[in-house]
Amino acid sequence: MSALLIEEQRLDAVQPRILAVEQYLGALEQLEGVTLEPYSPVVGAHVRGLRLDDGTPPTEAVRALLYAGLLRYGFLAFEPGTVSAEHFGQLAGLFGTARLMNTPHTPATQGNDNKVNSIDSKVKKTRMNYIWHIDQAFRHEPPRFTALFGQKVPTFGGDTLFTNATAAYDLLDPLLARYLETLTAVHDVETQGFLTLAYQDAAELAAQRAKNPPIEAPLIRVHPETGRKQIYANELYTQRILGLSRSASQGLLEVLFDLVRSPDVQTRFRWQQGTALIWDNRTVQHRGVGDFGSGHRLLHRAVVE
Ligand SMILES: O=C(O)CCC(=O)C(=O)O
Ligand SMILES: [Fe+2]
Repeated sequence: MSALLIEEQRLDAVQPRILAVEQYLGALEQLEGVTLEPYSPVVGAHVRGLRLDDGTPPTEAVRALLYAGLLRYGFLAFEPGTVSAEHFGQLAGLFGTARLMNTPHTPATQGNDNKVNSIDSKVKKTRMNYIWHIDQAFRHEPPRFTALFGQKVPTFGGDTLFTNATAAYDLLDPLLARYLETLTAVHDVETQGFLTLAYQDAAELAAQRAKNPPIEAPLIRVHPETGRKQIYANELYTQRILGLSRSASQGLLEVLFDLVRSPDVQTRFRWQQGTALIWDNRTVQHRGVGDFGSGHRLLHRAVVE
């Protein structure tokens, strides 16, 4: 046998890992006319049959199904027309305390108890949302969930991408994972100039910087509710790995970003007008896609602490 032939038993060992997708893909679940159905193999689920357009809250059993589904799937997508713009803040409130999280480019929206802001392509000139991130990962405890509502959607483009950082961890070689688990990373809101771009007023910029000093967090983090390990590094806010040379830190971060960006663990969410979405900000990373030219894209947004 030629030395270049690989015995069948070694085929697995000499190639990059693939995901045991069955671990992620749940079965269809139904309760009181509400259905959860997987959106893609490793991230997301559709919610069908829930009506939250007249202000009537779901039963506690349905709320519990949605909460468990959100932790399991990483995001829930609500069919167009089932959640109204007016009751969007209420949807966020089913999962915790909804809170306004705005910048001068993403101002508060009227209504919804002042807990909702807008991401409007006619107003927002910054493009930080097109870089993979965890919302506010420069804080020790970032928001648990973020919710969006599609108010105006361009004909083409403007999707939101989601990746499952738990699945990305599962793609790591186990020996490398053990080493990474010993490391700590620094996260800084200014890694890619987020505040500098968002705040034109010098005093406000200085105040924001003072309020958000760099923090340290384990490079591999355990999800506080599911107990599952995940890669905890994102391109927008993770600055460096402590105790390594600059090149080693950058090189290792690039290995992790590459896994997080891998098509094997991500999906594209295509907006329709009137769709609502909520994601577990501790499990998934997300980014928008700026491929809609002069099209108008207007999303409403609420974060949940
Ligand atoms: O523009 C998008 O699709 C993503 C927006 C975003 O990053 C956010 O709402 O936190
Ligand atoms: Fe975001």
